[in-house]
Amino acid sequence: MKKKVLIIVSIFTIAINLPFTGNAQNPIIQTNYTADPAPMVYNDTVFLYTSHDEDDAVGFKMKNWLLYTSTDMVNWTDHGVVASLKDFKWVSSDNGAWAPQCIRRNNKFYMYCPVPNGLGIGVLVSDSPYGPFKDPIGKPLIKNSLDDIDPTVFIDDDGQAYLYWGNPNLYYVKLNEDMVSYSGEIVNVPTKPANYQEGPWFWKRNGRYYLAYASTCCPEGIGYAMSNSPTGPWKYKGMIMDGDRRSSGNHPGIIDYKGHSYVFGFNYAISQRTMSKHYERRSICLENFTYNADGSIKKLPFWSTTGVKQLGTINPYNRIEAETMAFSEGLKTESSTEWERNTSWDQGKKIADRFYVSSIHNGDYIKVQGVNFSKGATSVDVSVASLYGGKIEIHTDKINGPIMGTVNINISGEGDVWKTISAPVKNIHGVHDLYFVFRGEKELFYFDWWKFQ
Ligand code: FUB
Repeated sequence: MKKKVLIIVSIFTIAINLPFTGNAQNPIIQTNYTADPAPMVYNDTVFLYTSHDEDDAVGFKMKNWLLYTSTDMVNWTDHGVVASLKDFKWVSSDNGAWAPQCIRRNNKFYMYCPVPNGLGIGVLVSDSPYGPFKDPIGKPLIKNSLDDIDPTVFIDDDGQAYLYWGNPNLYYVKLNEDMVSYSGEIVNVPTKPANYQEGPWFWKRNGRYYLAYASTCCPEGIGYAMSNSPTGPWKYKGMIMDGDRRSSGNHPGIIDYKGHSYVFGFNYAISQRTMSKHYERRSICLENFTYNADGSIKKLPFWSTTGVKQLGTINPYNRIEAETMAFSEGLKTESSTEWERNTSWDQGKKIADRFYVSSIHNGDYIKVQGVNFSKGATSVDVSVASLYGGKIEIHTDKINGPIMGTVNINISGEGDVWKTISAPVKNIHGVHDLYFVFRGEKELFYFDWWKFQ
């Protein structure tokens, strides 16, 4: 009997000491079609730069690059368009914003952006990972061949930077310290690793160099090779993930973050839900992976629907941007500038640039995972700009779970007057998933942020 009590006490102790371990859902971004993930860790935050398939894309229709951030790998904050083809004066086309990668050096952020069909690989620079990014050289950094796509950039411990790229050939060049020029010849890697197709991703771990890549089209899986040197020779080590008929393409982005290893890629799961035809409307997915003792990588199954475990929780007593979400349905995001609006003909001074959730209709929802009500709750504030008005039901733990509170937005407007509306909520404690479920007719309102008291 004594033993039984001890076991129960131990299980309870383990349970209260365990970090919150809810799983997210793949694909990780739902408000846009996204592909070609390029994650970068900076200031304890994951910055995920992506390419962007337009909502009406049939083939590749890609005008700009997007940015998402996360500190828990499950809730991602949408920052919208971070750069676009318009940032390059030498690009006249409005299609071709293919797979980018961003890296930090000397407190500047360098984003390498390929434009296909022989236009080349450009570079943009910013003082901030959020942009604005500018083209410092006014011409392509790389203009070598029709293969000039999919750049991956890496800075070695000795300060030498390398740019690899290419489909179907694999090239590299040594970048100068300014990161916007290079020295020496462009090298066409004589022996490509087996199954190399495109989308290389270059990193180093424990003194070993790695190159992951989209392998043998199509469907593309993710293969990888290792080397003792940043310039090869590269030895094929196997597949991180086999190709699968559910996704014709793939494209790796790999990081270590808070003690875990992550591989990003993409599938077509969101577009396939509603469309039987194949269109280039892709969605980024994320998995954990692990290394063996010899540095090789344990193979993964195809992208799961559950994704990765959450690292940490969300603090609901902070202002949380509405565009921070673990999952959503039916929603978009957009930005606008808010003006003082002195009279109907004088907009007055600029108050703020806002980025918010839009296209909100009856039944759409935002899921925020792992919200820690350590101090309980009495009320919620939401910042909204009304269109036809409606309400926000806040459900806990399931989309049809208990309603913690309802915010009524009983005003109609033109979506340009922002108001903070408060509503009482049931007091809950502990870690919960929140579902902000929208109710009403037509397009309801814009939603900027929320905060609990
Ligand atoms: O997104 C356009 C192209 O599709 C990329 O450059 C390739 O890697 C493939 O993902």
